[in-house]
Amino acid sequence: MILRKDIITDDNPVLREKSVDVTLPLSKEDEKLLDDMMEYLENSQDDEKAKELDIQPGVGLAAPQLGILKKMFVVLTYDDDGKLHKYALVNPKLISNSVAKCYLPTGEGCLSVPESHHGLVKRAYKIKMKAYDHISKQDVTLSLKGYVAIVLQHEYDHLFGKVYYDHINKANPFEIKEGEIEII
Ligand code: UDB
Ligand code: ZN
Repeated sequence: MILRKDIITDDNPVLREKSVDVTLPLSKEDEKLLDDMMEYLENSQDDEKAKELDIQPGVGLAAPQLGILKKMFVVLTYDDDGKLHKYALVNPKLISNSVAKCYLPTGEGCLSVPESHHGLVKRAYKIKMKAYDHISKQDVTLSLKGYVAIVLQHEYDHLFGKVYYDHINKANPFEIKEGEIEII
């Protein structure tokens, strides 16, 4: 089981490193890691377990957040239509980005960032991502928009050592440009 103490924070330079491709088919260890990562998200979204484990409700977790520099992340969230988005992605590649940008009006947080950093994180409103998915056990091409697309871009960034506040405009953290879409 993954615990809160297993998640590294942004004072650890490993969080800033680039992850490497994972060999497919997955090894038993890599399969277990993905299963454990998904279990962490499931526990975090279960009120009782989250309380016991003293963890926040997480929607995504990337392997480098555990100090493991492999291109893998898990996502567990719902879209506006109530559809479940449950993915355990390996070697993801962002293949397209809309020109349209979006942002969460409250900004973003991160399981690896204990202090809050105010400001808007502008991301592509729509994305296409290719990966191997350990949930459906096949190669997938995901076409996503809005909140779910934000979560995938946040996790994808971790594979390249990037964190959400790298995207905040330090001179004008809450500036909104024409056409940028507010999510929820
Ligand atoms: C999160 N959770 O998991 F709208 F039920 C954040 C944390 C940092 C606050 C735990 C989150 O946004 N939960 C949430 C939001 C809802 C409804 C709900 C639960 N992440 C993932 C992370 O740090 N991955 O590396 C941060 C998100 C900010 C924007 C996308 C990911
Ligand atoms: Zn994060």
